[in-house]
Amino acid sequence: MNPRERKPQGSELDQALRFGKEVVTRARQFSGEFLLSSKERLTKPSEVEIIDKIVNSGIRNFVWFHCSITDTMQQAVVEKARKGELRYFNAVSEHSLPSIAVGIWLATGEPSLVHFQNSGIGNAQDGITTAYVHEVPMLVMPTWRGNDKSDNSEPHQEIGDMTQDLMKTIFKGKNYGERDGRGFLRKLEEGIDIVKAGGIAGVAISPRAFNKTVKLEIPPRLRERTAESYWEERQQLLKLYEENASIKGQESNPIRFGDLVARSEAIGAIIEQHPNSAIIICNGFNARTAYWQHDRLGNLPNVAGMGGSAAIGYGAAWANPDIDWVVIDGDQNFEMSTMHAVLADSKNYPPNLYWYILDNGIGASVGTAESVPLPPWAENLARLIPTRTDNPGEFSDSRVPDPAEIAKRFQRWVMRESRENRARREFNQRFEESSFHDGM
Ligand SMILES: Cc1ncc(C[n+]2csc(CCOP(=O)(O)OP(=O)(O)O)c2C)c(N)n1
Repeated sequence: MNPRERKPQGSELDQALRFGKEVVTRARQFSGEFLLSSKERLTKPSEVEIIDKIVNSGIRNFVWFHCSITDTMQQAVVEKARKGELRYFNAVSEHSLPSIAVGIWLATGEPSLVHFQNSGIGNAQDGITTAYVHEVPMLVMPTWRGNDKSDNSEPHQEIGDMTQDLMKTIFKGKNYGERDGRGFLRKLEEGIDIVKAGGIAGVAISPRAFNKTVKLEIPPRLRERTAESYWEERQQLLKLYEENASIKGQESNPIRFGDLVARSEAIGAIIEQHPNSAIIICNGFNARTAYWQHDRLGNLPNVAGMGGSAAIGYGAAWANPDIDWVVIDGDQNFEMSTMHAVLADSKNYPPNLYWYILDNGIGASVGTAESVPLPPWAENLARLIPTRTDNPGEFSDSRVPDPAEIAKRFQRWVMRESRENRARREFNQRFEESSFHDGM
């Protein structure tokens, strides 16, 4: 045989070279990943480093509910909030957390970190849907209890096994974080990038993702507590609650009709009473009527998240004190809120937030189902307007088109209005202080 014939042809040679290159590249990748994963296994971040990474990325609103995995992180977050390095928002249920973050975004243009235990992921889901509907960027960081068999209490084994699938579904594939916690900072970065691009990302945090370095301590307020100081504090709370009720509750309601009124008339009267406020109108027929009969730039018909409007108002009002915020709920929307306990502590009730309830006694948006009557303390948290019960089939305002566009329009209005209010206030203050003014 002619030896020349055994020499590889040009294409065979190319193929062999390509194969060789491929092997080298794969080997490099593999060793790189191997080294990275070994490094990540050996060097975990601390809880403080995780907080710093989030804050340094520009996310400085921490909307939080608690889990033992992140107990020391919570303490460090509160300490940093005290020093003014970030803002901490607490609530009583995961249900409100994403809506609070929606409010913060609409009021300031700043995204939030929303954190809770994975057991509460279902509680949070309707609020996360609200963020999708209004296109609000958000970093959600559920813990991963039940991440392995050693976490052997229930419901954590059950929820631990569901977490991956729930995260994948809720965050539409933009879910990060490993069950074994490996490479957490890298996963966190990926999530942060999604949020910076305007999206919603979920990053699950497993106990093995980080080291705890902060020593847990009893919060200062509770260190010195005695039974006597406890009851004194309760009395003080009650006093503040009553004082606040007279400013925020029925006693202070400027809108009083002699008779039951139509929903549209009630909404119109509230807008007339608060012409310069940002107004959030709850889901169902109220949002539709507000949009089709009383549209203005400062209105947000919240077509998503039943019971979430007060949480939006709460986040917005604390995050942006330069403008007044009004929430209009139906009676069933008011009842579905999980903000009652938060707002009952009057120190938590933003001075610039007002809550109205249109009470027609039913959930008209879904039929004629009678409501559980409003609890007697509703009068202390909100202003009531008894409205006519719609006849079935009578309602004719169609659905709200393009809620995400309306949310953007609303946010632009809020920013402009608050800037102007701020400028006006600063001008007045300078004027008051000026010698020119003194001499007049
Ligand atoms: C979590 C959730 N549960 C149920 C519904 C269905 N739903 C939409 S509006 C509504 C009733 C709202 O009642 P209310 O706030 O009193 O206002 P109304 O419809 O009477 O004007 C219900 C039950 C929903 N959208 N979300």
